[in-house]
Order: sequence, then C-alpha cells, then structure tokens
Amino acid sequence: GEKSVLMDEAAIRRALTRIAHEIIEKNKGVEDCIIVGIKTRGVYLAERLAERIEQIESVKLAVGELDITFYRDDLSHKAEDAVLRGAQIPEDVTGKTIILVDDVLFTGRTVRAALDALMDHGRPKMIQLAVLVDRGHRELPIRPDYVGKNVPTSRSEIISVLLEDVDGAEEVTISQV
Ligand code: 3GP
Ligand code: 5GP
Ligand code: MG
Repeated sequence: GEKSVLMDEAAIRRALTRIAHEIIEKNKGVEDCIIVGIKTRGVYLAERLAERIEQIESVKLAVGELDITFYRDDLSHKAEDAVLRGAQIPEDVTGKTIILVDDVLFTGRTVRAALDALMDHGRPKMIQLAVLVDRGHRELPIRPDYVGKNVPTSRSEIISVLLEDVDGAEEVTISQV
C-alpha cells in the first residue's frame, strides 16, 4: 500500500535531543536515573538518549535491556499478552528512577510486561516512559512521559521504525497493510 514518511533522520535526531533535555529537566539532573530499552529498537534509542544526556550533563547513565515478546510471535497478537523473554538490568533498581524506552507505543501491553519485569528487580523510586512514536489504541491505563511524535493511526496502519544501527536507514514511515 501507500507509504508516507512521518519522521526523517533530522526529525528523529531532534526528537531524541528534545527528549534528552526533557528527561534532565523533569528529573532535575539524572543522578539516580537508569535507562532501560525494550528490544530491539528501544535499546538503540535508549543508547542514543544516554549518549545525548552524557553530552549535555556529563553523566554517563547505565543502559539496561528488556526482551519482551508475545505468546504468539506474529503481528496479529493484539489480544495476546506480552511476556518477558529476558532482562539485562545493570544494577539493583531500588531507589532509582528508571526511564523505560520503546520505539512504538500501541496497546500498552509490552510496557505492562516491562513494568512487571522491572518490579522483580527491586523497588524503583519512579518509572517513566519514553517512546519515539505514540500511535494510540491503548488497552491499558498507560501513558508516556516523553513522546517523539504523536501519530493518530487506524488499527490497520503499520508504523515502520528504521534505525541506522539495525536497518541501515533512518526514518519512521506509516503504511496500510
Ligand atoms: P522492535 O523489536 O525493534 O520493536 O515485533 C518485531 C518487530 O516488528 C518490532 O521491532 C516492531 O518494530 C515491528 N512491528 C511492526 N508492527 C508491529 C506490531 O503491530 N506489533 C509488534 N509487536 N511489532 C510490530
Ligand atoms: P503494544 O504492546 O503497546 O501493543 O505494542 C508496543 C510494541 O509493539 C513496541 O515494542 C513496538 O515495537 C511494537 N509495535 C506495535 N505496533 C507497532 C507498529 O505499528 N509499528 C512498529 N514498528 N512497532 C509496533
Ligand atoms: Mg519495539
């Protein structure tokens, strides 16, 4: 179907720079913060945010990873529940502010599973959510604290997030199935 570009390389870069500043401002610095990306692309976005925060604040944040999947590993899982497949969390999260990072926020089921997994690693002071794209259609009471771009979508539309690190290209597009 038709494909249109929602964010080009410059737009992605600017959004991440803005979010990095927002994270620093909201938390009045980043002393007790940890960044945790949701695989696959959320991890690369988390690493980029950590890099930018270091450039701005001269503080190097620990970056963790969560691998969350659905019981049925296809794209028609909307009614399925997300489950944890693996976690690499750098340290005890007790007392820390965790910035959870994902590429696209849709139903919220992935984030719910991520929150569950993080709680198993201690008692964070706070968990915040950063996403590159919020496409709506939440099925749970979950909202992001930092958003690259809000994109109202129909359920049949597909957002494609391409990142240089994994895809050899850098853009966000929307298309019909
Ligand atoms: P990601 O792991 O980098 O987030 O789920 C595998 C990949 O397919 C994801 O990459 C995601 O970008 C892409 N994808 C596109 N549409 C969907 C969708 O509706 N659900 C899920 N889970 N992934 C989707
Ligand atoms: P949710 O669990 O909120 O329904 O979906 C969020 C997860 O599924 C994210 O990790 C995201 O990568 C993926 N996802 C859901 N919808 C889309 C989409 O339209 N495009 C892309 N690229 N990923 C999606
Ligand atoms: Mg994802």
